[in-house]
Amino acid sequence: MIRRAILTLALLATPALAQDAPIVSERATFRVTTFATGLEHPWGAAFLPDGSMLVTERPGRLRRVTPDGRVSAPLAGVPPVEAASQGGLLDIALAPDFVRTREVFLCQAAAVPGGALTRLVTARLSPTNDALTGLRRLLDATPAQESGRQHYGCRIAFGRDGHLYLSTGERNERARAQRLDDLAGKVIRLTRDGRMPDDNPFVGRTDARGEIWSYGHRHPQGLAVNPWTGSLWEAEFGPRGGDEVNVIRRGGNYGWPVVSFGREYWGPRISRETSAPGIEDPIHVWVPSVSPSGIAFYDGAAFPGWQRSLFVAALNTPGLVRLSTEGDRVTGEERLLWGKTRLRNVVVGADGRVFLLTDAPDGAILRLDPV
Ligand SMILES: [Ca+2]
Repeated sequence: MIRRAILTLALLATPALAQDAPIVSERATFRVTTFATGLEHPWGAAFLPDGSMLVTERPGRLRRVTPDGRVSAPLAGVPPVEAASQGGLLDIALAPDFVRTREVFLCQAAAVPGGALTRLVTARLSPTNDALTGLRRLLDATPAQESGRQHYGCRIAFGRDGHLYLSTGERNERARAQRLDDLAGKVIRLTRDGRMPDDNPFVGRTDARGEIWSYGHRHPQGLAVNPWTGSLWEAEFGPRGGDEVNVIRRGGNYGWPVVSFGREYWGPRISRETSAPGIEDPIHVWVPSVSPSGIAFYDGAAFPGWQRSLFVAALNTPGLVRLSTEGDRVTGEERLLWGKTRLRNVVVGADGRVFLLTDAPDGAILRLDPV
């Protein structure tokens, strides 16, 4: 009885995260360490070859975090952003040949005449790692929208084909996701210098934008290439229920808002159908929602039991989802750190440790270490 009381007290006294006690899960035992603090709504992260990490803060800053968790002053040369509601400085990715070119890619919300839109830019990281230089705009996901500052999407991934894939949200205007003359609610495919590849599905059509790779997306904030199949996987927020994981195929229509598992926030189903001819079904659905943001495949060495998993940072109910995969299928789901803190993104370090970006005004980066 006394032991139980002490245990209860210990649990009550434990902070929500960064526990000393190991967490025993289905395939791994790990410890949560607070790696870095003092970040305002961290959103995107990319590891540099020296093991430090570039991290965006949504209000419009880019910082570097050293391997021992020290957070730099904001880097110079970052573009101005539309930092309102869900917008701001969002994702970051390194060029596949960063070691040679020092080239980085950023996705952001931008204010333009007529409203706001999702924008892709590129720049070079200075040799001293404290500035971006040669900033260039690669794409504006037009048309701009006057109303609302939501659903920008804004995740970047490089495919095995060397091309850049960018997810864009439908800006909370559902019909935009199905329009082929509109870059909102899409997965876009570009060459790394911002041109549309000749083999994109709608190139040459006068009624469609050639940058589009797939369409019918609501609010995709997860994008990653499956290292075992080479396929592009995407995660998107549904409305109330109906969050999805999709395998993105060339020219595919992913359904929003024609078919959905989700509901209006006031109750009724958005669509009577959850599947329809000509529309790609999700490979995984959450009802109720978990609000999936960043995703990362796990192929690291630190946690052998997590090989072939897809991690999903969940904002609400907050936590970390681990999906087991086989080929391009999901075969299981486990929830870790559930109900603890809103997670915006998950990235895997070179040594296989897992890093989580918390979504908060005083946000942090947590690290999962094997025990
Ligand atoms: Ca869908």
